[in-house]
Amino acid sequence: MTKIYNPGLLPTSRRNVLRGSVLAGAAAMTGGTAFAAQRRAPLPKTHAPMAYFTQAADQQTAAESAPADLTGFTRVKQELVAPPFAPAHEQVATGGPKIIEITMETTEVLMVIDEDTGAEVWALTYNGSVPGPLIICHEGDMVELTLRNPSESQMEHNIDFHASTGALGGGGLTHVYPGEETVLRWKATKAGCFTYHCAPGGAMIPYHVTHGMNGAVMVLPRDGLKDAEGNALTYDSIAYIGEQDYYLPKDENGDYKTYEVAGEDYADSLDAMRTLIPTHSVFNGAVGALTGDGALRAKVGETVLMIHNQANRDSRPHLIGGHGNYVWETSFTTPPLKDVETWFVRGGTAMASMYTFEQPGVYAYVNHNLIEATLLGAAAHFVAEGEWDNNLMEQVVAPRAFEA
Ligand SMILES: [Cu+2]
Repeated sequence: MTKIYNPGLLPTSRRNVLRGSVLAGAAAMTGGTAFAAQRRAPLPKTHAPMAYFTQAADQQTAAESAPADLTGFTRVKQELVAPPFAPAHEQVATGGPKIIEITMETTEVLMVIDEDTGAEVWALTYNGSVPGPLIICHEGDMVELTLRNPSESQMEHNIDFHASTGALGGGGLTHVYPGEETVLRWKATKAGCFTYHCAPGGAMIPYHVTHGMNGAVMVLPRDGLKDAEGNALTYDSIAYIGEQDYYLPKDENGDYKTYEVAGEDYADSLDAMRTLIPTHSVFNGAVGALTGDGALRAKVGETVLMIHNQANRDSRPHLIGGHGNYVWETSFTTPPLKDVETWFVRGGTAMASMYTFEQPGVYAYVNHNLIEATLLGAAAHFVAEGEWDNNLMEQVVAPRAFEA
């Protein structure tokens, strides 16, 4: 069985990922849960699997409506990159509105999420990473996504963009079965950071989300970020952090169970999810993904925009030894909070905080439910280089014995 680590953390081979899926597919046909065999055939769009969840599929279809007015839009491609990195982008938009073309694949990969215990999960992903890639556009742009489900997949997938309007965030229009692709175009009408996630229907929604199938879109104001007084705020780099709660099934001995193929853990996972107590809450897919060799890097004087995504649960990030100089918990339309010690991530949200590093050293970026940070894995490190400023802090007396 091929096990992979999150791309962006360790080199991974696309071929290995696919081979893992192929082997898994073979295993499914010879035993275990043959998800592919049980999956029903694709249904007409008007009878999409989400129909019971909403009336969207029964309403007027796009084909019966006036075509979109694409006059004045320029087409550009955005090359998506693995977290914690951000795609190339402008902070202040130049030129007119864009149609931003992106491609994502719904890959199912066996991912080790804790090297110490060997805990693993058949992660359901966009482009093979947890979280899925960060997408960046400006308000007024359109995002045109080609969503591809590899034929090796076991399951159907789709995508709900919280940044979009209509059809369950696109979820009702993007159901793709293995071997299918679809193209969805939506207009970014709200500025802010927004989560996106898979939402196939019913209990499959939290199952896919808690198997890693979520990520973030940042919709910047066309004239960039501003403080409450309207002064421009710019950043030198982005740290894209996805917080992921996993609910891994255990056997009668308390050991994590293993599975041969994506989806085989479905029944066990429902039982584990029903406890509402995650076995892991990690940043970027795995325990320690953003510490050690994977630590985030900064320099004194550098301004970092930290984008935090949590598609399922509340969180409360805190930068130990630093602050959120500006924090946008909801949208970029609302002026940012200033000088915040700990900020709040509403479950089902992506949000942004901005900090300019003033001292060198290691900063822990944690979920300040410190039990989750230390026992469940919700911790990252920033390593800042630069010169220490004794005006800000100085160890006046090193620890020493004192006379009673
Ligand atoms: Cu999915």
